[in-house]
Amino acid sequence: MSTAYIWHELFGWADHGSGGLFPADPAVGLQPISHHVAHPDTKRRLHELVVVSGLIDHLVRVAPRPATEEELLRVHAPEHLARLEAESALPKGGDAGDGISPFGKGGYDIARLAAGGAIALVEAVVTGQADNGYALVHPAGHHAPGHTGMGFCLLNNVAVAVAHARAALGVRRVAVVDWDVHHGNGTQSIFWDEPDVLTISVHQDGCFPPDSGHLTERGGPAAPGSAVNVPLPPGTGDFGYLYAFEHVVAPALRAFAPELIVVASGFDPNAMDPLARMLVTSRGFRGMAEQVLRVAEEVCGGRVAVVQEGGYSPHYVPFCGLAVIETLAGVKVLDDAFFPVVGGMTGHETTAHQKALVDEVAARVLPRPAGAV
Ligand code: 3YP
Ligand code: ZN
Repeated sequence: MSTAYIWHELFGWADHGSGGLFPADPAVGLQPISHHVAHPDTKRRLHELVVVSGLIDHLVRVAPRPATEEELLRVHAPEHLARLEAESALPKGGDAGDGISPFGKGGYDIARLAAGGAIALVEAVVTGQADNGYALVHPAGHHAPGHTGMGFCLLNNVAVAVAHARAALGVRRVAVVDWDVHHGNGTQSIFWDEPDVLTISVHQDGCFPPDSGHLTERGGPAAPGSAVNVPLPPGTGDFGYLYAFEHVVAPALRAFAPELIVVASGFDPNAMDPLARMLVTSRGFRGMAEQVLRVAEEVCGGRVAVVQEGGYSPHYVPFCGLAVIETLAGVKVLDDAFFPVVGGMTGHETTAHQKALVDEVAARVLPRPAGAV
């Protein structure tokens, strides 16, 4: 049993400008602040907890390398890459594409290292250098479709890694499980018409992007059923998420039987996140990771590559991440010091409206049992 782990100090140097959520603009009342909501310190703090807790001693450190242009072109348009490269050379950097996702000078190099980190992880897992692994990369990627960046994402790290597995590592069928609280719209759009890539996104209904991630979005004409969306109501906590994984995610993975599972791992469903209103604790993230690992053992020899997406509580993300990485490595090194407080916030049972949504998705998505009417 071995678990690969990727982090690079350069990820912690990503600069999202002086705005908080949107770029500072006094004319509309947006004040500058020292930490943008996506400031990479949150992820650096997770890395430092991995080290200080001793979990690092149970992991195999794998170095990231920048994704090459050829690797990025498998999913991204040349015009998008050219624009990022040009803006990245400017003294004050540029924007990923939607005007609310600034990056500093050299930001394209950091984004290419993040995409290459996802590639390096998938390579380690597919070649058997590790059984599974975690790429703690920054910036995130899942909102970026082929032609632009958006929602703090420049390059779609997960999509680049999936395309690499398929084009260079002899893997055909890949499933992506996205538990970031926002819809994985970019990944879904890149593989929209690709029957050999299943994208599953579990997210807070209507959180971001607007009007995206509806349960009726099921894949393109050449790949019906290759997209699955579980838009959960606000307030869904550990038990609602685990119910969704048990009744939709795990059975959909079993039915698809991929050769590799890639997890788009945002920690923004956490109970202390400023950008969403879910109530997931480290216990919920641990349970989701356990369920994905269990299915992976059944269908693809345990091959799971977990790639970091969002997560904005500098306080709580480290404990959520530690729980997931502990689960991958099959060890327990430290209790969640916040659990005495957040454990009470998550609720104690799944509510009827949470179950109803999951049950509706399950009824649409899963193959009917033989003999059912
Ligand atoms: C991007 C702009 C407003 C919400 C924000 C979401 C970023 C994220 O964590 N995506 O997964
Ligand atoms: Zn997110």
